[in-house]
Amino acid sequence: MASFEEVAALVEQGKTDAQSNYPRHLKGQPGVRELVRAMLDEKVPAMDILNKALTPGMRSLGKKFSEGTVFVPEVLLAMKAMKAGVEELLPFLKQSEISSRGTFVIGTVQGDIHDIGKNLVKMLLEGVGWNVVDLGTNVPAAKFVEAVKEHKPAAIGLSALLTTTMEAMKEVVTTLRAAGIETPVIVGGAPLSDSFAKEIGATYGQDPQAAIEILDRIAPQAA
Ligand code: B1M
Repeated sequence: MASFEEVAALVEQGKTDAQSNYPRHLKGQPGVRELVRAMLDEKVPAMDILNKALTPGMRSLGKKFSEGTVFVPEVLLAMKAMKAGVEELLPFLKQSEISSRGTFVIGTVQGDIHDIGKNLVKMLLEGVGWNVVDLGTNVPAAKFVEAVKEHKPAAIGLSALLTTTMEAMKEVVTTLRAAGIETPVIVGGAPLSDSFAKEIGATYGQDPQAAIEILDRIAPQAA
């Protein structure tokens, strides 16, 4: 049987299953799906496979993405491999176990339709066990307030790619606080900076890995 480390390495390399041709040097070899299935056959607890193999694989990839040693296509392939493993685990996981990290609400702010970065943040957070409620793009401040009331997230994530829509982030934070909502806000996107985030009362996540680490600090009991 494969070790947790071997499965984590396959997640990182984006080796979904035996049929997938990527990465080329692993062509024809079993992927995450087959190895997870074999572990389940050997009665390895599903939660252990999730926490000791699949999630560490995504975390490690997130760090490399943050360091600039892997890029968007590798993240997408790793997410596909992770999803294959999770699909195998699902029948063995209790619903309460799956959503153990808590909820995170994310959206691209009003006036902005860029969503590639937001979607990466979403995927990586889901990969490490967060239940992510995605409000989409061009999201008005009032919709974040509604979503917080409905989903009671541990934190809210805002994305903006335009210098002109950075202002809408400030409006979201102001609107949330005016509604008496003190939920932490993480902001990210190419034009942002740490000082801008501080100025509007939010925390700066320069990339998905930073968002993961901020959430680890906010909800340490589940990290
Ligand atoms: Co737009 N666009 N665009 N565009 N676009 C930029 C951003 C721009 C820099 C291009 C340029 O002029 N050089 C420029 C902005 C200039 C500025 O404001 N300073 C620009 C412009 C001007 C525009 C339009 C106004 C163009 C026009 O119509 N005249 C228009 C705006 C529409 C609107 O939003 N209202 C527009 C439209 C578009 C497309 C629709 C064509 C397309 C978007 C497709 C889509 O997202 N579905 C697009 C694209 C693709 C880009 C570029 C080329 C790439 C953006 C991207 O996806 N990067 C971009 C130029 C560039 O960056 N080279 C550009 C990859 C992505 C992975 O990075 O989103 O930064 P990023 O996310 C990173 C981090 O920032 C971080 O994690 C991600 C991974 O590291 N991150 C978070 C992001 N959100 C986070 C949230 C977090 C934490 C981290 O916590 C919550």
